Amino acid sequence: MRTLRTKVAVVGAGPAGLFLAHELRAHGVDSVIVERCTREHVERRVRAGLLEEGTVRLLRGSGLADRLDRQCLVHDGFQLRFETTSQRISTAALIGEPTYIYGQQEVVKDLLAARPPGGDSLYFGAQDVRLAGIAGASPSVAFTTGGEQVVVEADFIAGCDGYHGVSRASIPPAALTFHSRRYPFNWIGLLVSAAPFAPELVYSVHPRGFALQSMRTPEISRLYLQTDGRDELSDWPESRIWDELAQRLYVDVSRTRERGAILEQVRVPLRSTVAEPMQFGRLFLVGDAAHIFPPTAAKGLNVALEDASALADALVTWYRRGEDGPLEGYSATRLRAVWRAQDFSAWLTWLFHPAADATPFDHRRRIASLTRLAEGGSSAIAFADEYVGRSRRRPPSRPHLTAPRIHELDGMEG
Ligand code: RFL
Ligand code: PHB
Repeated sequence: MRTLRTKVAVVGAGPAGLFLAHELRAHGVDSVIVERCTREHVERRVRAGLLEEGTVRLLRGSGLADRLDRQCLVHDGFQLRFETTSQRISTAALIGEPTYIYGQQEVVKDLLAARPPGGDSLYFGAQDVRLAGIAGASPSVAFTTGGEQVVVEADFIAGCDGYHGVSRASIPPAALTFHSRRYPFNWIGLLVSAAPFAPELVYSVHPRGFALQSMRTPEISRLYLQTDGRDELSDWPESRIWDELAQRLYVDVSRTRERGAILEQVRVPLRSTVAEPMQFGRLFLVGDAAHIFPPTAAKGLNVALEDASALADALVTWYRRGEDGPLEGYSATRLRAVWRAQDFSAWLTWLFHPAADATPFDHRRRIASLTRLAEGGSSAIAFADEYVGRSRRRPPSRPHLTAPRIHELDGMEG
């Protein structure tokens, strides 16, 4: 058995874990990352594609955006299709902020490339990962690698191991409220080696269901299709997928279909989850380990990197100045942003996805909401603020909202 000693043990080398370790290292705080999968798997996992301005600023501020700035696609807006019309919503015109298209696996590659070579501070392929002592002052992470048992003793553990990881599961159930909402739809996601048929994202709300055209590069399209929550991938042969995409996106997709090989096909269940609080003793939950967003509003990666940045700041403050206020406040601060993004993601998910039992009334109401967005004005500005994530970057404008209490107001009136 080998025992290592570090300040922060990071479980998971997804974007949240890698970014947290990067930020800590930049401030002289050492960490050890323990990752279940291989490096090849982590670098190839295709997931998010849309980055918010705040995320790009975080990456730039940490010297991680050289390739991003050269290769990303900057989108001033997107197309919103419904009732056979296509309306352009320009977030740049509405609030002066674009969005950025750059694959999550590229962010991960950039984070890995920025790590100093050598050392034993990142373990891929770790098996049987277990957390211990999280309620006390000496937590540890144990795992096996190459047949050898390794124990990482640390001051703190950052649980960055995604929805299925061990970190959240290590918290005693009585100390955690786990909110979970499953939506009655799935997405099928396709990665296709063909140029996107439109230069910007196309969100299409069709009576047959929602569809989205996104992309990763000018040569690689990313297409999504709403399916019934009970459907499996086997219910969707390729010809059915393309026929539906053509109808729902109101485009002739035959060129994309003929030219593009499908590089990957996934089924994505739509759900919202939040673990409250996001910390227990010396364990802090970060990113998907603490919360899952339905992918509709593209919030997961953006909020995950914000969590990591906030936890890094709090830990650095603890090590530099011995102040534990920011660490103690981590969960409360992050949950404000998390619930804000959950609210928007859930609202957009219901707006964009007709349910199987939708009535003509539901349909007409949906069209009225979409029309309100397309018309611009204050609804569109508020929408853009949430879509590009600017609303989460503003400090709470009314911290006094919790006080005075209602009974005090009653007293004042009497
Ligand atoms: P990850 O990426 O899941 O990384 C967790 C890491 O932990 C490892 N792990 C373990 N390691 C050690 N021990 C264990 N027991 C472990 N169990 C797991 C895993 O192997 C993995 O390496 O979580 P992280 O870092 O919090 O990052 C979150 C993002 O991956 C996620 O929120 C986004 O992909 C969500 N998302 C999107 N987010 C956006 O901001 N913009 C988008 O455009 C966007 N599009 C999407 C998305 C997610 C999607 N799917 C597939 C759910 C589109 C889709 C289709
Ligand atoms: C994606 O490209 O994966 C993507 C883009 C925008 C969304 C959701 C997913 O709203």
